[in-house]
Amino acid sequence: MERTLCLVKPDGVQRGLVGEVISRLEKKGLKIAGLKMLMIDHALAAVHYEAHVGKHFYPALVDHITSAPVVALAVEGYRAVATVRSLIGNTDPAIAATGTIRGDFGLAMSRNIVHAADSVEAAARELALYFSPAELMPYQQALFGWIFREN
Ligand code: FUP
Repeated sequence: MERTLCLVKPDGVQRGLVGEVISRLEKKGLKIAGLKMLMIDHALAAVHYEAHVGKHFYPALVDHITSAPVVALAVEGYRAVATVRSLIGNTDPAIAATGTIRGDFGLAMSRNIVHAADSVEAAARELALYFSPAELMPYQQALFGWIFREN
């Protein structure tokens, strides 16, 4: 079982896509283990996007991510990291496949609606930035237990 971090970014919140994003995660069979709305300040943005410091798009990226509230989701399930990345689609909405969140709702890379951690290591690092251990709910998702096994 894996856990990953997904964010509905300011553009997704502003456009009323919070429910759509959560709905797609839930319908896939993933479990919401944590959920909160918050403003990302410059300190958190700098840690979250430290890999992009110095790139041409970094100032605009930080401006945007700190501009309005985000919804942070801790998403749990079998192969959750790769599955959520697949659900959100390519970073560039013009390339992202139809049927993905970015492919269905995005136009510009700078307004691509959602973020999701891109590796198991990144997921652990990013989850710790947004959630304390006590904020991650250890409940059973009884109806979907079968999804988590492969024969
Ligand atoms: P992703 O993991 O798909 O969110 O993509 P990256 O980590 O490569 O980029 C993080 C964010 O930076 C993207 F969601 C959007 C923004 N970005 C740009 O605005 N321009 C670029 O050329 C690349 C990324």
